Amino acid sequence: MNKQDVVQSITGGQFEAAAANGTASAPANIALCKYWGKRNEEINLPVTSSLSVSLGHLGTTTTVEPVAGADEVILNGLPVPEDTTFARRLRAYLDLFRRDAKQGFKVITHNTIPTAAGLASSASGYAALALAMNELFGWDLDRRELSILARLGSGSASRSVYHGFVQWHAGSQDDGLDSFAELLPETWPDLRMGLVKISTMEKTVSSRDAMRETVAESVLYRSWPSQVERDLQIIRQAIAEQAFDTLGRAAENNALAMHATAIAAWPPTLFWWPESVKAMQKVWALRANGMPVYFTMDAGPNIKLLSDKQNVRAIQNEFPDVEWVAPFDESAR
Ligand code: 2P0
Repeated sequence: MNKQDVVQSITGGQFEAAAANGTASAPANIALCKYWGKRNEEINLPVTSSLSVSLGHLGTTTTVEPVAGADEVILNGLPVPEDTTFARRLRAYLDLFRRDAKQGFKVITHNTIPTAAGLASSASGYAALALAMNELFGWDLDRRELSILARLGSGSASRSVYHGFVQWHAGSQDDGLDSFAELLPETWPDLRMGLVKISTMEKTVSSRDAMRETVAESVLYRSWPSQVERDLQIIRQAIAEQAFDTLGRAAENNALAMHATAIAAWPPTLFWWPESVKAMQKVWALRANGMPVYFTMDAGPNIKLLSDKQNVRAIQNEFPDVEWVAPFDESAR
């Protein structure tokens, strides 16, 4: 099954606009148990399930409208040149939704993730676009189907169609129709995530390439599925019991294990910068002094702190430039 077949089976090939345009927003998300490795690269099917928390008001808002001729992409108010990776990848995704070859789209997209936070925006970007397409074409799809459409753009986008704790089920079918994200019922109002900016430069190795090399070349990857199975269980239980230390420990360990698999691949990928290691050491020093703070890290040098509301002020003394996010603060949406 290819992407086109998946889109056909979900939308029935209904590509007649039902409105002048479609607009939607989606939050960014940070995985507490990471998605790392695909079993199918064409339709972004993961080897394991994963679990994330959405970043509330930080994300993407996108408007899509049909135009005659070439696609136009406006990102944060500026036209995106056609020959960029960003535009090429977006065009390939838009190809899945054209009535015919002459059908183009104007995509106007705004990231509310501050560029300074150094967060990837493909998760919220493809989720917002899938949701906007649903509005444009009047499909009236449910979140499960929208999660699958978002997944075709970027795996982690499958989790960005919800606010809150979200589990992306790996599924086992070849067509991936059982590989979608689901919202967990729990909330955690006092949970805080601190975005520690190390670098906002575009990364030299994409997570897509690093994942592929890790699956193919890293001996440590063999233990990854069992690590995830264990961590998912621990994290689910910690969320249910609001057990902060258990959650933090499992999330930090899961992130470090993911990075270990990439380091053990050939060619190796080390996403860390010296400043990333310094930030990790600061977290460990704070913990040694009794402060409950943990970190997680994705396919880049930036660090995300996990903390409880009551400790934010004390942690801020060590990390003055952190941007704090309250994932369950309804007023921030
Ligand atoms: C995650 N990452 O769970 C993991 C942790 C990076 C490290 O999902 O190839 O941009 O588009 O499916 O979704 C980043 O991978 O990769 C990612 P594709 P994606 O958040």
